[in-house]
Amino acid sequence: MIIDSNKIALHNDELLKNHQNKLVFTASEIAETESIIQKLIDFQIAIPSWALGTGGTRFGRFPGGGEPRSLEEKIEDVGLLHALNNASGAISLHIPWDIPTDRNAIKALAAQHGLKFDAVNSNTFQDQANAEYSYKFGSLQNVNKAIRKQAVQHNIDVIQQGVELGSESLTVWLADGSCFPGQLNFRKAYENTLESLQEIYAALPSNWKLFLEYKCAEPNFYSTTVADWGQSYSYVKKLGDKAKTLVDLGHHLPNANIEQIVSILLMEDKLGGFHFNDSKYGDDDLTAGALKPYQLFLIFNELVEGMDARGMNHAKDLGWMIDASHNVKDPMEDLLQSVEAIMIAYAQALSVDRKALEIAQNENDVVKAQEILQNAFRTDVRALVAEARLRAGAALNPVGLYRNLAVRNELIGERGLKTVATGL
Ligand code: RM4
Ligand code: MN
Ligand code: MN
Repeated sequence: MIIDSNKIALHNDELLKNHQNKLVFTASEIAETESIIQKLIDFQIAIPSWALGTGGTRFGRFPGGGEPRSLEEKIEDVGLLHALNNASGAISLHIPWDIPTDRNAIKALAAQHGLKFDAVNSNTFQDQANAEYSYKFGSLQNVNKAIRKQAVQHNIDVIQQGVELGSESLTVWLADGSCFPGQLNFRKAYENTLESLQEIYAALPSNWKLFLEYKCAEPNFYSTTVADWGQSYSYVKKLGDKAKTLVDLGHHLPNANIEQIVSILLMEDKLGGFHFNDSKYGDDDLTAGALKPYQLFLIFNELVEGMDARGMNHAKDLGWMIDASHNVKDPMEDLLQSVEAIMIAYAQALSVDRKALEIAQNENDVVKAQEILQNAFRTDVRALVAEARLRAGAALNPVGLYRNLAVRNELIGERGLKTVATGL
């Protein structure tokens, strides 16, 4: 299915007057709205290929119908999202969940939808049917050298797949760790992991980056071999300039100060990218901004401040991706909501009065500093985000139009009710 641009234009015409009124009001509240709108137009958030099907839990899965049955259909789905919001211009593949068979056809299809290939993700947390060894006791950390070699080779194969698609980064998330005290020698697990990562790093093309994700727990519940940002930092620092830490919002212990982590990693030039989601307990992978929008804003506040301090390009110099997966929502609607929440937080962070904040900080004016941040957070920037979409030919109200056009019903008609997407 492809959304006809006339339908988007018609939808926008209906909402235009109301939108323009809101925009005038927003512009009266925020300085430099033009430069904010341009940054919003440029900002793209990659969609992971595994988020387009209904996510399950270990207790069950309740697919909603019309799920993409192939990589081609996943690309079509991301194309639909991008047509609606002009902010989802990239897809991130998880391999081997999504292995392109005809690479040229896949590339042409993506280009037709205006999509790029974002980071490729390796998978050494599940055993593959044709694999010689099992990852039950870890992959890159494994006590068995042959198993480590298999996992290293998989990552090298993934890089190769990515090169052919035009990706420029590899994301490594390891499930490695231990479930019981005594199971693992922590130091040896670290050393094995480092050695394996060094072998993968050596296979990176010169224009590539390696992102090392950390996660405090799950599926191992006693120790994780890359458990927190400090451990990830320790590895990527040893690996070299092309290796960076990747922050997934759901991978921290409760109440961790993620915005401070972001700030320090940026200062060290070791922040590689982001996986957005929200959570109440752990790696819940709920819709970004659904529970803690203020935290999301505070993170973007540090991102904008830190990227500007280093003269970085907001849109290009870090990897931005959603990493969420749902049991109860239409995945497409959920992704539209996540992108919207991320854009709002970004716009709010761009609107922070940085000079006034710096003065307040230097004067230890705690109340004023809090006022500045909360003022930005409490100002409604939705009209700026909508205006960015309007100017780029996307929809003023993406979820509204998705529903009006009955996209899901159409996909069910095309693909059937009982389709199952690869992924979690
Ligand atoms: C992990 C982690 C990875 C993602 C897998 C599916 O918790 O967030 O980024 O690839 O889940
Ligand atoms: Mn992740
Ligand atoms: Mn995760």
